[in-house]
Amino acid sequence: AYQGIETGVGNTQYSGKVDLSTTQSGSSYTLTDGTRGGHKTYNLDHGTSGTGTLFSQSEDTWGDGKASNAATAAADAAYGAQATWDFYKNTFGRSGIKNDGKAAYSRVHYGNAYVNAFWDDSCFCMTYGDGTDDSAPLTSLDVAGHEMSHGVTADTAGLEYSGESGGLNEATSDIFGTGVEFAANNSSDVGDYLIGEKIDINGDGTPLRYMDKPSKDGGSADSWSSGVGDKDVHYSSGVANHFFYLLSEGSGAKTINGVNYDSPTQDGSTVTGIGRDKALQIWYKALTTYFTSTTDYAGARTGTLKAASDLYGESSTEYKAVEAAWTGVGVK
Ligand code: ASN
Ligand code: ZN
Ligand code: CA
Repeated sequence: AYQGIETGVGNTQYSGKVDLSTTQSGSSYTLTDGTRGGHKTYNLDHGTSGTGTLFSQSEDTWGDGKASNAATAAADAAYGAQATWDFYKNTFGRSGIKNDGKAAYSRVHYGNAYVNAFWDDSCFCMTYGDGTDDSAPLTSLDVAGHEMSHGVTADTAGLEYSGESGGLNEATSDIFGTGVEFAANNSSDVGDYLIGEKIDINGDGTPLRYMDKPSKDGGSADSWSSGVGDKDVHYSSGVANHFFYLLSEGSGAKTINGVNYDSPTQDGSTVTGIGRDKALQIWYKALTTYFTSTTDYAGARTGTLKAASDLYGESSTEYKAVEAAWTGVGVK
């Protein structure tokens, strides 16, 4: 039967109406992205193992923007995989999570009212729960980019998921998840320095994490201290998330895409940002060149300085901004 690459329509829950790369197979369409390594999106239909079934239907329009339609979360997940692939390709020239041109796959509707999403290196796949009351799937763009970035970290630095290296691992996912969101430049899903602002995980409309001032979540560290590695990795990540915000945007108050930020430094020093694009290049180069499985915050300072030196030179504004941003979060 006829097989071909098509452009379908996704009516997502979080990112509005988007183009989805699909595959026509005879008289039906599947959520298979033949333009990005063959990424497929599967329906676990509340199961917790295996791949479930590949999303397949007679029309090339997926979901209706509501969680009650099983294809809606699939549209968000497929869009997240596309946007993450495009971000790594366009920003860093990286072709897929392992830079081998091959896609991962995604599974939606994991379990019942499961309030998490996760990357699993052993299946090389992405999995999304449906959230509270099965009504707020964890398929927002920053979450998708966060989770798939765990695959990139595993394939590169391999940062161990505990202690300070674990915080750096988590922050890497927040940093690149945020990069995905800004790069997608979707009018119904503008970029911000918040994580999980769409999935209402706290039930009161607040985001899961804040990069300008991580302690706003009630648990994350704004700056380094000797015990920071004892915190959960989603809290020790605050130091590097804050570093990334300061390096990108600088200290103090600022409004970006309608969101207000106010980023203090630990010692009252002033940091002048170099912009997110350069900050992303520095983090990626450090991750893929200088970070190892045991890199801690002191090592992250050294590694990002080496990366800044490689990219911009040791007497550059960018190099000095990396120093200033780490100093601003207490990593000296
Ligand atoms: N969603 C979580 C994360 O990616 C899952 C986990 O705790 N690893 O951080
Ligand atoms: Zn994570
Ligand atoms: Ca966000």
